[in-house]
Amino acid sequence: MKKITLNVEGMSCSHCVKAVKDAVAALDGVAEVEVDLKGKTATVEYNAEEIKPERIQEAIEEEGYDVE
Ligand SMILES: [Cu+2]
Repeated sequence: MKKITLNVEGMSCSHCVKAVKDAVAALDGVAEVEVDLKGKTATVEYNAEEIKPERIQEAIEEEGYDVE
């Protein structure tokens, strides 16, 4: 398992947190996702053999948030 922390811009409320969380959790290869609204981060534990971090970033961007 690998762990990355992504900086997510544009989250303003608990709905945003849930949208990001659900989008990432739905990906194959993701074991766990924690989203911090105030810290503007998403910490994701994933299986590097199943998913690339770029795909995780993409899923967040597809929800309408920016990843830096
Ligand atoms: Cu929101």
